Amino acid sequence: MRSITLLRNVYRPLVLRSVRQLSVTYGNPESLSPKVKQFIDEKAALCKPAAIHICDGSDSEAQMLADVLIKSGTWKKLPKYENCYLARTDPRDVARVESKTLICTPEQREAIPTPAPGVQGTLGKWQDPDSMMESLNERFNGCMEGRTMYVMPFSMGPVGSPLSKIGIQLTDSPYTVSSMRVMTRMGSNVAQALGDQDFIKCLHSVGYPLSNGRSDVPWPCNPEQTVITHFPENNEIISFGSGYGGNSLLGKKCFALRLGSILAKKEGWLAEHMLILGITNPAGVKKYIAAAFPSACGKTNLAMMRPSLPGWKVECVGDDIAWMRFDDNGVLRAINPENGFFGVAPGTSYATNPQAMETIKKNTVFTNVAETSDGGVFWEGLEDEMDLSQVSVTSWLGQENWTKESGKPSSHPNSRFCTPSGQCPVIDPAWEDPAGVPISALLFGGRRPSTIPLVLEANSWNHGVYLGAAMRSEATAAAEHGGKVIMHDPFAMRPFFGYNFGDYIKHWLSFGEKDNLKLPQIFHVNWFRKQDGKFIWPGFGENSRVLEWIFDRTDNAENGHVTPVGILPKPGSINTEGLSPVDMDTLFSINKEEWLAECDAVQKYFNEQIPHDTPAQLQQELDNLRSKLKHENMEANLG
Ligand code: OXD
Ligand code: MN
Repeated sequence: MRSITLLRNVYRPLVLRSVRQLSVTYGNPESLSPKVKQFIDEKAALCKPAAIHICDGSDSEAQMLADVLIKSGTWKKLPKYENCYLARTDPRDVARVESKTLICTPEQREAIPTPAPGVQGTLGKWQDPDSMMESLNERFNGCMEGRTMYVMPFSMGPVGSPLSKIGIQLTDSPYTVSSMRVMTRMGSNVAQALGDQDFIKCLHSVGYPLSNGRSDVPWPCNPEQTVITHFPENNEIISFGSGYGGNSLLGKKCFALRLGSILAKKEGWLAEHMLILGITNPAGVKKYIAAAFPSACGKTNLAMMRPSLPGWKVECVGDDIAWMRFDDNGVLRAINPENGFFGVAPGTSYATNPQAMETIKKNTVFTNVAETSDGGVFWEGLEDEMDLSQVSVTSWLGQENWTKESGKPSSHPNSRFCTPSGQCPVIDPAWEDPAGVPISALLFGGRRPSTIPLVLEANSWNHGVYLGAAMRSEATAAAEHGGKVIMHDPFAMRPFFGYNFGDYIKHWLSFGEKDNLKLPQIFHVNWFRKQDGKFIWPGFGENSRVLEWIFDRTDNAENGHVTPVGILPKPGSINTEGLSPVDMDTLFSINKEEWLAECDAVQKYFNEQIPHDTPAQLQQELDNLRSKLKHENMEANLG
């Protein structure tokens, strides 16, 4: 609580104005609890907005905000679709900024592991709460001058579910309000459900005050001063300078993953960067799977997949985040804390994700995609599905008459659609079940052009935890670093850990030590193995063949055989009927030298990044793998 004390010290004289005295231009402050009002009072005194708007989440409010956003030039209506809009950001504000995302705890070790001497830590950034709060106070002082402060009560998870949690976000960005309305349950009913309980305090500003007659711009932001900070002690998130994505939709990565993972550790559950899907076999048996992949590895595509296998059905519970808790019967139950999809647009098409294409036809905000002259949108990946000879294209940077020949992409690689989950044609009937859905299998995966087979199953819970900790993937466009380097991204959580990764692994391992739990089986998949520069596996709907194998494994099918690297499908046990020829031998080949090199890379990573925090059981798994690879007869094992 000490940063709050500090805040009070800094601006005590200003706390004289209360929410009732400030100009509340929309909504009823009396509908808010004293704790919420106090939060608004304190932050309004610091940020000095011209007005306060208490969001109710109604349709008329959404329309009012759309009018504001169109008037300010932030949004443009897209007449080709129903209630859809296009936003273009400042080109300096296009992705999450990991380098400026900080966890502020009294002890550094709580937040991040201490790397080996001379090594740059990559498992999060820490700053001490007092100095951070001081520099935030400087940034936030008067930062909302001339603007409206919006107050958003929001619930992560269905309102009233025992697995859900509530936050209050204050922001000066109407774009953020409109997006949060899609991505979370937001409005008066949440304030009502909150009552007088505590909540996660979220403060956000684009950092562009309209003081001294400064005029507004379509995408206000402040890239030089951007910081995204988390204060777990206070249950507080404070973000400054960016209006885009996870930097400003504070319910998503900041709350549901970073603070969420801390709460999960304290309360004995899991907050993970995982999609959740329901899969039904031709006999009508349904199971649920949760899967972790790094950003932009096709999570949304998998979550809504149209299976190529006849008679199989996939339904979507969520595409990005899972909150999971073992119930009284020892069954792992998951909810999707979100209410919308914030999906990467490029690469999304009828060929890759027909369900997403259907979802985004109405009530959707597109950001940083290209616009067509008939009032629609375009991005890389739609070339075969749109006739561009009839329309002209304006790129995300506003370049008119854009063509591919310009050599520049029409859309930013991290351009997004923000669309309500409930509109998805294959949304799972239980997606809002307050009890959550029962999870039978957990998947880890990444983009691995070599070494890693299409699918393998962990030998045990601890081996599964090792597979998560050892995850690596080619870098993506969702964050600021680009290029095709293979990066370590343990549990697909590297940018999202709220606390020390070593402690996080221990938390995962702890479930294996309890004997009353029905632990889900753990798998690793890789859709991206290449030969001669080409993907071997067709992916997308054909991934249902892999899901079928996994489904059967969870029914104890005899379709696997034990190898040094895990349980692989017995030859012929992946259904290839109707599939164009695929080199299954190469897809599943295990090369001893490559795997030993993989062990070296993982060992180096543990030694460098978590030299003091590697749990013994994790090291044991790596040692076991290495010795099996060295001593066992690989040929016999792979037989
Ligand atoms: C996301 C991400 O936006 O992971 O989901 O970056
Ligand atoms: Mn994500």
